[in-house]
Amino acid sequence: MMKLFSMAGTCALSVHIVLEWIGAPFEVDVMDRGENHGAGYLAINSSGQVPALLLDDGQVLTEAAAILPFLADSFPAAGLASEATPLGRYPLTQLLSVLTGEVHVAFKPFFMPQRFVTDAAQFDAVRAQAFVVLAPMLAELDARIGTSDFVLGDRRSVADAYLYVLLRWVDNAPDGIAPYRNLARYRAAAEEEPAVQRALLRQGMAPVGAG
Ligand SMILES: N[C@@H](CCC(=O)N[C@@H](CS)C(=O)NCC(=O)O)C(=O)O
Repeated sequence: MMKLFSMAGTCALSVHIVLEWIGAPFEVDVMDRGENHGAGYLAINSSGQVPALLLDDGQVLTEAAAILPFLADSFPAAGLASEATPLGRYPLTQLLSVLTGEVHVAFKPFFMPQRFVTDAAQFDAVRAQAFVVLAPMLAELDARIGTSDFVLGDRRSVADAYLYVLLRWVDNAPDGIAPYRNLARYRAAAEEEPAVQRALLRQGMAPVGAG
């Protein structure tokens, strides 16, 4: 049985949601903060980051942008598989790169200012700057979503699970998610889904509501 390593509140929730969509049996280890830097987990993922997905044969997969398409393609019956052609795969790869490599990374100064400056007096400024950097990215995503229920094309993809997780964090912005009306609607709709609700419950997390 696959085993997901996660921590509540993190981007690993996206993999959990996709596992729920797929419906294959899996275990989830929702670690406490700090446990991810212990020897046990570092032997699984030397970066100490989540998500990590342990497969039946002992292989460990890391990086959400790699795990999510792997799951989609491994369980095609779930209807999440990406296109077979190189160009057909491009939109998902491109979008996951933006979400994991640009948008997620732009949140890091907010969550971990100590990794960017050593002077604690500057932490608040660093945190605030995160949302200055994020604002145009969120505006672009808001325009992209428009009235759609999906971030990619006209059907659900693994990118929807990941975007939902990122949008939970937008409540930390000075004006919350309110300036991004399409994203607020999209996020609230995601929380109506039983799979999302199951994943939240198992991670010990609550829905964030309309913001
Ligand atoms: N590039 C990685 C980033 C993973 C990541 O940043 N995980 C965070 C949680 S969202 C984490 O494990 N943070 C704990 C730490 O760095 O100590 C991915 O996309 O999977």
